[in-house]
Amino acid sequence: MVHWSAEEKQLIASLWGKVNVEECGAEALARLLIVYPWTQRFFDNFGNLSSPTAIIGNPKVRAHGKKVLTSFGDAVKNLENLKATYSKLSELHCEKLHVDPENFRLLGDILIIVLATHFTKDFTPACQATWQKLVGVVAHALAYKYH
Ligand code: HEG
Repeated sequence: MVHWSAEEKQLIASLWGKVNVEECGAEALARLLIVYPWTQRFFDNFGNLSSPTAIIGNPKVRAHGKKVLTSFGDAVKNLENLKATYSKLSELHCEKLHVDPENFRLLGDILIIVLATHFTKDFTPACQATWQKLVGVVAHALAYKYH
C-alpha cells in the first residue's frame, strides 16, 4: 500500500495548482516522441512527426498531450485510490492500444523534466522526490490490468 504523508500531499497539490495542462502536456508528449522515437508507432494517425519542429508544432500531439496530462490530474485528486482510478485506462492501454507499460515510466520521467524546467524554484529535492514517487505509482497503476 502506498502511503502519502501530509508533506507529500502538499508538495503535489501546490505544484499541480500551477501546472498548465495544455502547455506541459503538449511538451511532455512531444518530448516523448522526440527522445524515444519508437513511441511514434502508437500515433501513426497523427500526421507529420518527421522532426522535432514538426512534432512540437503538431496540433494532434498538442491535443493528445493535454488529454493525457488532464487524466494524470485524476491521480492528484485520487492519491489514495490510484488503482481504481486508472483501472479502465489500464485495460484500454493494454487490450485496445497495446501500449507497452514501459512507456508509462518513460513519460513519467519526461514529465519530471518538464516540471523541473517550468518550476525550477519550486522543484526542491523533496518536491522532486515526491513527484518521482507519484509518476512511478501512476505508471504502476496504469500497468495493473496488464496480463
Ligand atoms: Mg494514453 C489514449 C491517458 C500514457 C498512448 N491515454 C489515452 C486517453 C487517455 C490516456 C485519458 C484517452 C482514452 C479514451 O479515449 O477513452 N495515457 C494516459 C495517461 C498516461 C498515458 C494518464 C500516462 C500518465 N498513452 C500513454 C503513453 C502512450 C499512450 C506513454 C504511448 C507511448 N494513449 C495512447 C494512445 C491513445 C491513448 C495511442 C489513443 C490515442 C488516439 O488515437 O486517440
